[in-house]
Amino acid sequence: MQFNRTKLTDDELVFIYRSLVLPRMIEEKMLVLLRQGKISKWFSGIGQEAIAVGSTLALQKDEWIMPLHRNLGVFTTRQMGLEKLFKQWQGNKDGYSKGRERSFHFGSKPHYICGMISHLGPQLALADGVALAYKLKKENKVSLAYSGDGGTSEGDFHEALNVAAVWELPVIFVIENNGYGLSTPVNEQYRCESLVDKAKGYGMEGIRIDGNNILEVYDTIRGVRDYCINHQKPYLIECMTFRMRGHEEASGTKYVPKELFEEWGKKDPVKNYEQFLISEGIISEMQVAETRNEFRDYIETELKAAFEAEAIIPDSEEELRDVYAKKSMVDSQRSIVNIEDTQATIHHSPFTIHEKRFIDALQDGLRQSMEQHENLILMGQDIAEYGGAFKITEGFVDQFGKDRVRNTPLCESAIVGTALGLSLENYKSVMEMQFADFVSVGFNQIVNNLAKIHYRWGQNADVVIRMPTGGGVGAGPFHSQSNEAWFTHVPGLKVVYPSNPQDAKGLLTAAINDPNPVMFFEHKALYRSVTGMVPNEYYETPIGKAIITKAGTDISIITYGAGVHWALAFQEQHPEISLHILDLRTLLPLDFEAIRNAVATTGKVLILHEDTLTGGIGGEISALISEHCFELLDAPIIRCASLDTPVPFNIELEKNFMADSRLADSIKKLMTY
Ligand SMILES: Cc1ncc(C[n+]2csc(CCOP(=O)(O)OP(=O)(O)O)c2C)c(N)n1
Repeated sequence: MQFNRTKLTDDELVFIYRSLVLPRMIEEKMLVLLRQGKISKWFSGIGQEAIAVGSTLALQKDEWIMPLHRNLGVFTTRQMGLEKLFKQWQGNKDGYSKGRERSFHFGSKPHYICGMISHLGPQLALADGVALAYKLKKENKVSLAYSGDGGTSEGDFHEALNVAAVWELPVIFVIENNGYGLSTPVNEQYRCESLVDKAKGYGMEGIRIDGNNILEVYDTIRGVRDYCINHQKPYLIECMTFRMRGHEEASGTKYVPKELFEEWGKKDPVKNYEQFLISEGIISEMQVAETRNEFRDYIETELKAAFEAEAIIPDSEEELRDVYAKKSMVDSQRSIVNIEDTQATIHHSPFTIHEKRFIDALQDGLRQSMEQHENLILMGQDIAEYGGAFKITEGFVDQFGKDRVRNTPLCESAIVGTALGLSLENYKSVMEMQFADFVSVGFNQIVNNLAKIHYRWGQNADVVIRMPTGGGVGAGPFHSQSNEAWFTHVPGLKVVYPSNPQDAKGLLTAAINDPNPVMFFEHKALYRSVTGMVPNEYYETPIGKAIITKAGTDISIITYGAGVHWALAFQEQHPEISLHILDLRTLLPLDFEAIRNAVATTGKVLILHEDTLTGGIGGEISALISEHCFELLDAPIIRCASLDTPVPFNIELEKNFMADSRLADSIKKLMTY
C-alpha cells in the first residue's frame, strides 16, 4: 500500500494514527464481550475504519455526517466519550437514546451526527436537506453521507443523488464497497462495472479510491470538500474495501471465499498505516505499544463505569412524553392569537373578516406563515411558477423567491428526507404532496424517520406535509383516497384535518408553528365549494381540539372533513331530527374530552368518515367510547364509512362508494333503536 503524506506534519500523521487505532481497539474489546455474552449484537467495521475516520477528519466538526452501522470511527473521531457510547450500546438510560435504540441507530446534535434508521438509503436525502440549509445560509460547508454497496440498489440512493445534482447541493456521497450486502456479493447487486460510474448518470463528478488507505481517503475527501463548496455541487466517492467479519457477529462468514480474507488481510488499514509510520521513523514500536496501552486503559475504565450504571426503571409517562418535541421557549412565548372557535370569536373581536373559499384561506395561512418565518421553505412538484396542482402557491415565487418556493423532481421519498435534513439545521418546511395518494412513495421517511426521530434521539422534525385528499370528484383510485388512518397509527406524527376555511387557515399556521411532523389533510372537493368568514390577521387554531359545529339533542355525529358537510346537509333536509355535530379537526392526538362530552350530550353516537370502514379511525374512536363511556350510551355505536373497495372512477359508482350514500340509513337505524 502506497502512502503519500502530502503536506501533513509528523504530529498530524500521528493524530490520524491514533484516530484509526481507537475504533479498532474498541471493536476488538466488543468482540470479547460478545463472546462472554455481555453484549447482544455487534455490527463490525473491522477492516473499513479508514473510511469513517478519514472522512470525518476531512470535515469540519460542525458539518453534518450521516453514518451507518459500520461507522464507529465517525463517533470516536468526533470525540464522543466512550462511557456514554458504551451505555448507548448497553441500552442504558444515560446513552444517547435513553435505551430506546440499538447499536449505531442514534444521533447527537452537538456532534453533528445524524442517527440512521435501519433502512439505510433514507439517510442520504437527509444530507441533501442539510446541504440545502448550508447553501441557503451561504455557509461554506458540506454534508457527508455513507451507503454500502447493497444500499446503492435502493430507490432512496437514486432519489437523493438526483436531488443533490439537480439542486446543486454540496453533499459528499461515500459508498463503502465492501464486497457484500449481508451475504449478497456485488455481482448479484449491480451490473455496472464500478459503482462510481453512476455519478455520470446524475451529472455529477465521482472517483474510486482505495478505502483502506487512510491518507488517500483523508486527502481525497479534503479535496472533494473544497470542490463541493467552491462549485456548490455534490460528489460521489466509491471507497473499495472489505468486510473482515460477518454482517453481524452472529451470522458468520461461510459464504465468503477464504482467499478473500487472506488477500484483504494484507491490506488491513491499521496495520499498513502503522508500518508506514514506523518505516518512516514517525513513530517507534514503543510508541505504538504505548498508544495501545493508553487506549486499553481508557476503554477498560470507561467500560467499567458503563457497566456500573443503574438499570432502567421504565416510566410510561416519560416514554409517552418524549414521542413529541415541545415548542421552544421562544416559540411558546410568541403572542399568536389563538382562535379555538373562529365563528364565535369573529363576532366579538377587532378582526377584519372576509368571506373566503377554503383554498384561499389555506393560501392565506401559508403566505402569512412564509412572512412570519424567514426559515420556512416550501417544496413540492410544480409548486413554483406553475403554482401547484391546485394553485395554492400561485404567486409565491414572485413574493418569496425560488430559494424558498422550490419545485422538486418527482421523488417524494427524497423530498421528505430533505425536509428532515432542513430541520436538523433549524429550518421549517412544508412539503406539498401533489395528491395525498402519492404519499405511499414517501411513506417510509414519514413513518420511520420523521415520526420516530424525537423519541429515538431527541431531534425534532419540523415538517408539515400537505395532503390534498379525498374523492367525490370522479378521479379514480389513485387521486381520491382517504389515507389519514395510515398515519393515525404512527406515534410521533400529528394528523390534522380541517373542514372549513377558518380552521384550514388557523390549523395550517399552527401546524407550521408546531415543531413536530404534521400530516395536514385538505379535502380537494372542499377547496372551491366551501366558503366561510376568515380573519385576515395571522392566527392559530389549536391542534388537538375538536369543536361542536352544531349543537343538538337526538344523535351525536362524530366526524371531520367532508363528513361535517354531509351531516350539515342532512340536518338541513331533516329539521325534525336534532343532530349534535362534533368536528374532530385533529385525528392525532384525538380530543377525547370533546368526544366524551358529545357522547354524553345525546347517548347515541354515529361516527362518520369518508375513509373506508375497516381499519378507519372510526374503529379507534368507537373502541375509546365503548371502553371509557359505556355508561353514557343508550344505543350501540354506529360507524358510517365508505365501502371497503378502492375509490371507483365512474361517478355513480363513486357516489355508491361514499359513506354519504349510507348516512340516512345509519341515522334512521340509530333514531329507531
Ligand atoms: C430496506 C432494508 N432492507 C433490508 C435490510 C436488511 N439489511 C440490513 S444491512 C443489509 C445489507 C446492507 O449491505 P450494504 O449496503 O452493502 O452495507 P454493509 O452491511 O455491507 O456495510 C441488509 C440487507 C435493511 N436494513 N433495510
